[in-house]
Amino acid sequence: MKHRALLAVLAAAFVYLPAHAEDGYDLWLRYGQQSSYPPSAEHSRELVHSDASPTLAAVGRELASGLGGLAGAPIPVVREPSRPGALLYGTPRSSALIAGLSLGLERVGPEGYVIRSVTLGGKAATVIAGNTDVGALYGAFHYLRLVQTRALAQNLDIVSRPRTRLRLLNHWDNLDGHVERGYAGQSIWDWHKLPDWLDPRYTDYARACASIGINGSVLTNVNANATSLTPAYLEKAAALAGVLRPYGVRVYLTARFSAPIELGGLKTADPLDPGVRAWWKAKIDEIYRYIPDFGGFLVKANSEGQPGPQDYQRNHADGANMLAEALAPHDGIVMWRAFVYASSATEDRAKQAHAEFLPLEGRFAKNVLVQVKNGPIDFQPREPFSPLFGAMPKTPLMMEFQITKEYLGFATHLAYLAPLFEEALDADTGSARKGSTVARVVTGELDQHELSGMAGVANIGADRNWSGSHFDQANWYAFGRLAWDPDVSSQAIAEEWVRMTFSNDPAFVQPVVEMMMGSREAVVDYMTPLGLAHLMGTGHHYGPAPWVSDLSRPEWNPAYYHRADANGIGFERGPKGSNATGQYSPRVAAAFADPKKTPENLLLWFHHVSWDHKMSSGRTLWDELVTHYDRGVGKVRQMRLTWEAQSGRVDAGRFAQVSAFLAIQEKEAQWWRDACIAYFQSISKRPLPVGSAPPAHSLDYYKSLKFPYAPGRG
Ligand code: GCW
Repeated sequence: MKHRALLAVLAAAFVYLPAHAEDGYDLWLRYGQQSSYPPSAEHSRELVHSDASPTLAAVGRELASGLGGLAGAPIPVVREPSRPGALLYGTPRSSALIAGLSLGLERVGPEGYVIRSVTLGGKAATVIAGNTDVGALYGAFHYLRLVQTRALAQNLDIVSRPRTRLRLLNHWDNLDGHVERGYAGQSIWDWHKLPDWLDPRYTDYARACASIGINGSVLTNVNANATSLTPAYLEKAAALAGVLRPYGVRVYLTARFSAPIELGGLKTADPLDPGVRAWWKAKIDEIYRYIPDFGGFLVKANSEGQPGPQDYQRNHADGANMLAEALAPHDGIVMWRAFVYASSATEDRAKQAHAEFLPLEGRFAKNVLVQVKNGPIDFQPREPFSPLFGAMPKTPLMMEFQITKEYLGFATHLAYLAPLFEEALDADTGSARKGSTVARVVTGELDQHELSGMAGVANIGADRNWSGSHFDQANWYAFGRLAWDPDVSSQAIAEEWVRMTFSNDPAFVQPVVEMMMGSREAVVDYMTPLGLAHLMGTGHHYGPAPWVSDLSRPEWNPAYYHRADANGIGFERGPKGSNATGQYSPRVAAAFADPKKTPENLLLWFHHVSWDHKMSSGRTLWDELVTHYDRGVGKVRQMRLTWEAQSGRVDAGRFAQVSAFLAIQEKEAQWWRDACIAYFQSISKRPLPVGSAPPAHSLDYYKSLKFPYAPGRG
C-alpha cells in the first residue's frame, strides 16, 4: 500500500505542465490534454512500471508524463497489472509477462517494436515491447504519437522496424560554438562547460531524436578540428554520450585526416605509413576507453581544402580502410563522404563524385559506408538524384540530406523538405534490378547490405525553438521518420507533425498541411526554377546573385551553373555537353540526355535550351521562366493568407513569429524574382510576358547589395 502511494506521487510529478510561455521548445513532444483520451476502458488505466535499465526508466518517465498530460490526470503507476486497461512496456528479458506472450518479436530485429492489445489474466491490456530496451522506447514514442494525433485504435496491432540501420544527425558544429550553415543560434553543445555541466537540453535533444528513431549523432563539423580527438575533448564527448545513451543515440565524431601530424607530431598522415596506422589505432583504442559504444567516424577528405589520402597519392579507399581497420575490433564504422570536387579539375562539377568513387567500387572495407549527398552538386532546392546511387552495388551508400536550409532561404523561409527528401528516395535509378529506387539502395535492401544509413545535416541550435523557426522543426521530424521508413509519405508526416506540434483541429490541419506540401516547390519557383541551380550569393548563400562570374574557381560562380547567353540558358550535360547524363544507368541516361524526355523541372540542369524553346505549356522557355518566378512569389502570398486565417487557432507567440517570417519570405521571394528576372532579361533581351510586372529596381541595385554578416558562414 505504502509502495502504491509512493508510485502515485511519482506519477503526479510526471504530469506534463508547460513551464513557460509557448516558444516552441517542446517541439512535437507536447502532452497537453486531449479530450479524446483515454478513448475507452481498454486503454491506459495504469502504467506497469519498469526501471530495469536507464532506457526503461526513460520509457517510464516519458509514458507517465505523456499519458498523464494527455489524459489531464496522472496515470497510476504500478508494479503489476491490477485492473483492465494496463499498459506494459519492456522486453521479454525485463518482464516475465511480456516473455509469456507470443508477440512475434522475431520480426522486428534489434530496434523494432510491437504494440499490441492483449488479454492478461482475463483482463484487457496493451503491450509495448521490443527485443531491446531501445525498441520499447521507440514503441512508446509511437504509442504517444497515436494519442497525440488522435489515431489510437481500440484494438492495436502494430509492428514496426527501421529500414535503415544508421539514422544519424550530422552536426556541422565547431568547437567554438559556431554552427556552419546553422540558422538557429550557437551550437547546443557547450564544449566549454562540458563535462561538468550537463545542460538538461541534451536530454531533451535525445528524447526528440529517439521519438523519431534517430540513433546516432555526429557531434562535430565535417570540416573537422583535430582538437576534438584530444583527451580533454574526448572526456567532454563521453559526458554527452552518457546523456544520449539511454535514448539509443550513439555518439560519432568527425576525423581530421591530418590529425596524426597535428596531434601526434608525425611528419605525414599517409594512410599506408605504419606510423600513421599505429597512431590511429592507438587513438581509436583510446576513444573507446572514453566511449565504449562510440559509433565511429564521419570523414570529409580531399574536398574543399580538407586534408586526405590524395595528399599522399593514395585514394579514398586507402584512407577509409585504414580507419576502418582500427575501428573494426570495436564494431565502429567509417562514413566516408563522396562530396568532392577538385580545385584543379576542369570536369563538370556534377560529374566529379561519381568519377572519383566509381573506380573504387568493391575496394572499401566491410565497415565503411560511402556517404553521398542526394544530388550530384550540393543540396540545391532541386537536383536530380546523384548518379552514384545504383552505380556501386558492392558498397553501402549512405544518404546525406541537408535538414538545415543553406540553399532554401535559411530559417526564415518556410520550406517543408520532406517532399524534397521523398523525391530523391523515390527516384528510380533505372538499374536492371527490380525496384531499384534510391530508397532501396540506401536501405541496403537492393544489394543485401547489412550496413545502411541516412544522415541529415542538422538544423539544430541553441535558439529556444531549436531550429530557428517553428516550421523548420518539421524538417528534423520528417528526416527521422523517413530514415526509419522511406516509404512513409511526406504528406502523412506533415499531418502527424502538425497535429503533434500545433493542433488536431481539422480546420487548422488541412490548410496548414497543404501550405507545407507546396512550400518547397514555391522556393524552387522563386529561386531556381526549371532545373537552375546555385544562383545564391557568394559564400553565405543568402539571396540571389546569378550575375557572379569573377570568383577564382569556375564552379564557385553562379554563371558557371546557369550558362545564360544570347541564345539560351542551362548547362548542357547531355552527350553533346559534359555528358554527365552518361553517368546514369542507360534507361535514365537516355531520358536525361534528350531534352524532350527530360522532366521540365530539371530541363536546365541537363540542357542548354534556347530562350524560344517551346515548353509543354505552349509558352517559350523565357516566358515560362518568368511565369515560374511569378508563381513562386504568388505561392508565398497564398501561404501568408493561409496562415493569417489561422489566427486564434494557435498560441499567440508561435502565430506571431510564423507570420513575421512569412512576411520576410514574401519580401525575399520578390527580391529573388526581381533580381533574377532583371539579370536574365539583360541577357535574353526579351520582353516580359503580358501581365508580368517589371522588377522593382535596376539590375545594378540588386548587384550592389552586400551581406557580410549573413549567418551560418563556413
Ligand atoms: O554545402 C557546402 C557548404 C559547406 C559544407 C560543404 C560540405 C561543411 O557550403 O559549408 O562544409 O558543403 O558538405 O562539406
